[in-house]
Amino acid sequence: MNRSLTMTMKTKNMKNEHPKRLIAGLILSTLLIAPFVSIHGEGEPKATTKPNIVFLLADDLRADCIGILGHPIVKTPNVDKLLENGLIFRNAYVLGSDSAAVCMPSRTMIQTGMSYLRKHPTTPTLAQTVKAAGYASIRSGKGGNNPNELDVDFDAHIDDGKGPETPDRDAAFHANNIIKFIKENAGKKPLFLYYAPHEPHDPQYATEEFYRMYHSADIPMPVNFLPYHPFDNGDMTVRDERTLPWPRTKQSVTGKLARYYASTTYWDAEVGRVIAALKEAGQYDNTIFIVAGDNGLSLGEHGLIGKQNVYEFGGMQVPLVFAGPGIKKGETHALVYLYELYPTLCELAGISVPTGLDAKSLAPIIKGQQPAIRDYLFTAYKNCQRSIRDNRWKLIRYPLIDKTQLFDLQADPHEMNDLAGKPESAEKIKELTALLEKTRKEFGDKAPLVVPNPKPAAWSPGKAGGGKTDAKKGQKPEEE
Ligand SMILES: [Ca+2]
Repeated sequence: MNRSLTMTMKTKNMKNEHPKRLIAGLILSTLLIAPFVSIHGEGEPKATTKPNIVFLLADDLRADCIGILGHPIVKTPNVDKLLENGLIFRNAYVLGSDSAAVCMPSRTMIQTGMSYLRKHPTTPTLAQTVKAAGYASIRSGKGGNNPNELDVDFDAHIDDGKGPETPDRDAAFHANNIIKFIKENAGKKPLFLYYAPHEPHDPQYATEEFYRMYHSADIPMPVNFLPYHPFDNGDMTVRDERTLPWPRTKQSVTGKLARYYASTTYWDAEVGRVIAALKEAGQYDNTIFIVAGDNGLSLGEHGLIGKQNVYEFGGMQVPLVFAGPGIKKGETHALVYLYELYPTLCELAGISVPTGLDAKSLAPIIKGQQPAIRDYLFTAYKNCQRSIRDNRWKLIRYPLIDKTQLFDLQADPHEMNDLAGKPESAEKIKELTALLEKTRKEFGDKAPLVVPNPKPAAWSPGKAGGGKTDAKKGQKPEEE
């Protein structure tokens, strides 16, 4: 609560500062342009050639759930085509979350480029930065669990729609807003389009034609499926986990996967409409595209059905792909955070990057100047889960139950073989625990890795039940 209040105040303060900066910028621009204006005798400087930036942020889209990323089932033809010459980041993550609604800190970090574990910074938001750089900007997307007060500096910001023609929060409503904005602004200024609909977040909305495309009988189970998570990770019966009953079964998990894929394909079709509008407006070629998810989602792995965990392909890992002029086709396993897209897109578009951000630009990787920007990567969930990984090893710490897991991700990418109990692991655990302790402080993390009276690791769903949220398909769910 306090942080959100602080954010609003800071935003207001920054807005007050902006006119001064704009005036200073205008004077500087006029001085720079003046000689050309007099030589050519033109009253107006030429329109900028800055690229458009199109940020396509799906909600709860898993890191593997796009066709071109190699997914065996889901169909995303429009996004596949868009990204066919793109650069895929295979190891992109959300830093973490202090709440079960992982969307909120994730979307805040996208706007600030700062760790959610710190006090809110005084650096400009992404919206302010693109506006000051002369972009015509719009964000149209889900309003719940989004830092709406940080969106006010976009020229247009539209949250959930409730029109009679379009169901609440569906991808079509937001695509319509973006398309209208393209038509009104194309050619006048470079465009910054932030399209962030609610799909494929539960209740996995889609229209019927998309539900008909997927049948649970054809969908394989995750290799690391379990009916129950084997110990209490600190948030076992949180809302998302209750969207399916316990024990998890083949029937319930594949049913959920079928709806999830349908909702993803529906999202892809609406992305296709946005792309078509860009092409029609002659704005497709000079555009940097970023496709990402705001957080990941477990769908049966380890007995989990939510985003409140730090496993690979769990809550924190996200898809992240860049495509457009100057971006070479390929893929990288560099360890990166999603919020790094803020300084990255600035650098790719020739916008000066604000100083003081925690996020690091990925441009050196994208331009082939260096293979990586981080040697290891830290993730966190509330005060109950912490992880650190490098290119091979991953340690997860659960302070509240005094438990540590160790995985060799090269040999065991699905984290099925916990090596923490083995005597030969002691040295590696010591090394990674020290690294975790050091790294978490760098990001402003104050929660301890060891607590005085740890709880038992055993748990049971008890009266939590489960399966209730999905029964309300098509209705507005209580958000997390
Ligand atoms: Ca989300």
